[in-house]
Amino acid sequence: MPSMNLFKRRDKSDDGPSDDNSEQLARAVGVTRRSIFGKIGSILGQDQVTTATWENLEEVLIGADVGVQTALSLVERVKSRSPYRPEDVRALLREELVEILNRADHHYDSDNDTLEHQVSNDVRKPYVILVVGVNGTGKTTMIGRIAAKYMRESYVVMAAAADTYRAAAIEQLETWGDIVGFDVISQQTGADPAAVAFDAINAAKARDCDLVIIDTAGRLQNKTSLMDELAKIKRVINRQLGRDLDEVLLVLDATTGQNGLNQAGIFMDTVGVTGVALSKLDGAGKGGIAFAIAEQYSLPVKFVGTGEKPGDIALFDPEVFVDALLTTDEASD
Ligand SMILES: Nc1nc2c(ncn2[C@@H]2O[C@H](COP(=O)(O)OP(=O)(O)OP(=O)(O)O)[C@@H](O)[C@H]2O)c(=O)[nH]1
Ligand SMILES: [Mg+2]
Repeated sequence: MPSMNLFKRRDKSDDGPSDDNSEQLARAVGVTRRSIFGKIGSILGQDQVTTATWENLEEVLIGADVGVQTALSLVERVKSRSPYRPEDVRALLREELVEILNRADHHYDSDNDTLEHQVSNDVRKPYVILVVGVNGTGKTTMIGRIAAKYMRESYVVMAAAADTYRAAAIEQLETWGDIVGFDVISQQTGADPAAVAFDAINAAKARDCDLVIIDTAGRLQNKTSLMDELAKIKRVINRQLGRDLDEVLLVLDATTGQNGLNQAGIFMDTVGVTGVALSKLDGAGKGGIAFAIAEQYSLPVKFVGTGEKPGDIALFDPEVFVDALLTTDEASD
């Protein structure tokens, strides 16, 4: 098994994320930077720090979907450190933004929690990710891309089509499986999703699989039945594993901004979300949502979706993300 650090940011002492990953992440936040965060450049391009500097910063951050409360307290923290020059404001802003993202990354505070460690030491094999989220946010596409990423790194990956609500949902995952080359465990439309998940865990154990990713429905007759169903799927998986599954990944569509965020609370209460995958960041002017997720829900962003192709995925890295946002366009494009 190659040596790498998957579900946790690399420590500062490490080499940092791979250049490819950093580039992809930086490219993905380009839309956000050009539309909103880039204005920070002109605000801090002034000679002096004035009252207007703080007001304009607040406005830009709120406009980028960082969230009103988060934006105000963030600017207040920077201000309280009495930066003298605009460059000092930028440096402090960077520090505070990275800090917000790092603080949320507490679910995996031990290296022993990473997929790499768990799988290579046979502690938690298969590593199981349950993917949840409102319909259309990008769950199935995210699964295809996560699978592609880990298969490139020589992991044995399998997926389960536990969105049995629509025939097209099963076919969509199977198509990803065909293209990328991973097995998909499925049953017919209308089957009990928990039964599909049950089959998948058993198949993964039998085939010595490293990573199992479970797709789920985003919409049922009503929200209560969806949440009940997700809770049941999780219970069945945990019972079959004889332990808690490893990750409940909430897929949020970055283009929906703060609205999408309201969904997080419901999923957290029902299925105990452990991390977020931010999809459609390539088309979002509002990547500031990552800070709102971290500050309001204390949830780390794990992956970002940067397009619809198998390679369009990046591991999230707070420093790379913040630096990409604060880069002025003249310097990067
Ligand atoms: N540009 C872009 N499009 C994306 C991204 N992720 C998903 N999409 C598109 O968004 C649409 C919905 O994606 P799905 O993966 O089907 O979403 P889902 O959450 O599985 O939807 P349901 O199964 O209906 O709940 C598709 O057309 C995807 O191609 C992304 O990162 N960037
Ligand atoms: Mg789907």
